[in-house]
Amino acid sequence: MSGDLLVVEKKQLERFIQAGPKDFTLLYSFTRNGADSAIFHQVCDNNGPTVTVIYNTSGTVYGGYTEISWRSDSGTYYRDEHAFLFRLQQNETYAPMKFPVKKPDSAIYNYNSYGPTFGGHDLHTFSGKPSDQNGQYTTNATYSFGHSYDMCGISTEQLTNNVKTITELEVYSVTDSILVPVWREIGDWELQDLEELKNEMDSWSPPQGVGLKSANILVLGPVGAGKSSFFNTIASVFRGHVTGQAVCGSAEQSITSKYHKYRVRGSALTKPMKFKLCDTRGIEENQGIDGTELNYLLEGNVPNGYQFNPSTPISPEISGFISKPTLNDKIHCVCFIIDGSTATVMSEKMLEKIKALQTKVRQKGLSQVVLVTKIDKVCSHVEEDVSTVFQSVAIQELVDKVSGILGVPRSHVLPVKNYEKELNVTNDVSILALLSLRQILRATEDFMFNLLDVLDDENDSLE
Ligand SMILES: Nc1nc2c(ncn2[C@@H]2O[C@H](COP(=O)(O)OP(=O)(O)OP(=O)(O)O)[C@@H](O)[C@H]2O)c(=O)[nH]1
Ligand SMILES: [Mg+2]
Repeated sequence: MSGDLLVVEKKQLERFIQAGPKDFTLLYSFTRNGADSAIFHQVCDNNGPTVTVIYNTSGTVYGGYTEISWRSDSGTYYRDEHAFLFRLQQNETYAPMKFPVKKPDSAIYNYNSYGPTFGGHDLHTFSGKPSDQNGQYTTNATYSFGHSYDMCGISTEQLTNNVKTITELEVYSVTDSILVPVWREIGDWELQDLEELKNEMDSWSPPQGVGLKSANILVLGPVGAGKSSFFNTIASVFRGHVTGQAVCGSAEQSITSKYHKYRVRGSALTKPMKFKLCDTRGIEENQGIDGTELNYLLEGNVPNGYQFNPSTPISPEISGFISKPTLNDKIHCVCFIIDGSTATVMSEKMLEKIKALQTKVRQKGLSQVVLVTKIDKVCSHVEEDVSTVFQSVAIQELVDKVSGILGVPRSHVLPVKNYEKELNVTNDVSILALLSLRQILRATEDFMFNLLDVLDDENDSLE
């Protein structure tokens, strides 16, 4: 997926804005919402300060910041003394530069059929509906750089390579990054003992009498949400250093191509814990796991190591199909993984797909939890210090939104920061990961206690 501001770029914009820590919430994106000025206005109007970021096909990233809301006017200039244009990358090389406003009275221009427009018009990003050819958008942008903004000697050619074809345009709302008193009580973070949490997970086992050796937790979610990284994060906590056992990365299509039921252990010599994290291929709008395939996964028909094949859906004909699965083969809890930095702009198609899968999970009586990853990209404070997660207003709002969108109680929406850039494990990231794992195992137990009830009822009726 193209786009997505890097953490380092957000930090740079924060420095350009010069008004303390900021959070960037994605409001609109060409690739997720569609390239259409009407949609832009629908989701971005009256949202206060925003930053618009353009990614062109020559690897240059640039855009503009304004404190003034976008509106569906019929052509009005607005004053903004703090507006500026900027460049973050030039030909795929990090090259940050700020271009301050020099005529604040014409800092932005609001017009109902235009996309974000800065100055008169230094940067008119698009109008109407730019055409999309395989993820490349031909915009009808116009540039008159230098009219209302001081370009500091940088020419249009130098800023944009004179390229008007772009792979992404994003609009983020910019808010103060605020910490408040703890909104989710998990006990005093400082007193959370990592070793104690590790021991708790290590000694966890399915309830006695249910007849299970270990729990199968299915990990489901869109491409690139951080499913494999979550397994790596949990494995890293127990191994004591950051591991890359599951292959991770970013691509248009899922990096994970095989169904892998991962066991977690401290080292090759220690016994695995009594749960498996079952990693899957990412959900895509038009392919990937659908209701029928999910049914086979939940029922335990799919063998470990199965190679997902988008053109041949799972069926009883696949090699190794387990036709008579036991309770030990079945899934006992489903963990949806959602990218927190894009959760609020998920496309309707993707949302529909996830909701259909959730319905299937509910029909089976299985517990479900939602992990919201990449919280370091959502809150500036959390990026610096993960232990502030339950004091962050941005994360609290994100949890509320995801709970509303997916119809899952807030207690089952768990923010997570995966190990991704780190070389060594840190207490805070590990504690947060294990707090989530604890909730997942508790949800797994809920399902198992229901099973126990059924078994006890059967025994009672035999007596
Ligand atoms: N900043 C940040 N990046 C993350 C986090 N979790 C995962 N990533 C990055 O997101 C990208 C995708 O992660 P994966 O774990 O491969 O995602 P996946 O859901 O397994 O994706 P597919 O297998 O392709 O469906 C990788 O580059 C990770 O490093 C996180 O919490 N924070
Ligand atoms: Mg993966």
